[in-house]
Amino acid sequence: MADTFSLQRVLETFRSSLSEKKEVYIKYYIAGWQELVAFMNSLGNVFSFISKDVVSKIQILENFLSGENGSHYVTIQSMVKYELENELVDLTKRGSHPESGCRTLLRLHRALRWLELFLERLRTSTEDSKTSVMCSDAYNESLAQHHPWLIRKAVGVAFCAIPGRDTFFDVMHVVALLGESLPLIAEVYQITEDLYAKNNLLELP
Ligand code: 1PZ
Repeated sequence: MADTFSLQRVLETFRSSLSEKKEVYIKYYIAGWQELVAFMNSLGNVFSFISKDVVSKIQILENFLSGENGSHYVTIQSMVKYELENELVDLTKRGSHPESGCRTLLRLHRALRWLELFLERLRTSTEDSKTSVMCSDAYNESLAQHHPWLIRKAVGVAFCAIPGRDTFFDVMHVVALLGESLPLIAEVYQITEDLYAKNNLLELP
């Protein structure tokens, strides 16, 4: 389990996703997600319905990136501009563009907030803190608000299967790194959040 995941690698990929102009490269953003999927898979089958969803969203974005309009999908900024200017986004209800890059990335973006909140709890936790509680507190504060009842229930079941705090630290083995990766993940999150807010995209169906 230990060698399938490294927080260091997640950190490096998200770091590579930030350009000098503080734009976010989609290629590295999804590479960061791929690392997280590998980690989730190593935790067991209970999480496979979650990782399958992430994998399918990564795939949608990869297809845009390698498709004929790929040059517009280099950064999140260029994707938003391109899809909005060409009316490729369903803005209020699902219609002819149910799988736009914008709405797909928004799902991962919201999940990144969960990760940020969870890692922050893990970092400041004490020996008797429960990871399942940290997970669900972080979830209720972020993603849960966007999920229907059935998904929230399934997620609740998955949280019960989450390994304990020691395992997390063994697997990530880098308590110190947590302090370093958090601001970085938070920065990528905030840049995306501001961009989506500015363009009124935070509630895409
Ligand atoms: C380490 C343990 C992992 C805990 C994961 C906590 C987050 C729970 C997320 C539950 C997702 C449930 C399955 C899919 C739901 C989809 O309906 C939604 C909306 O997509 P749409 O239907 O609109 O296309 N998908 C999401 O919200 C994306 C969820 C991604 C979750 C990523 C978790 C990150 C794990 C990192 C591991 C350290």
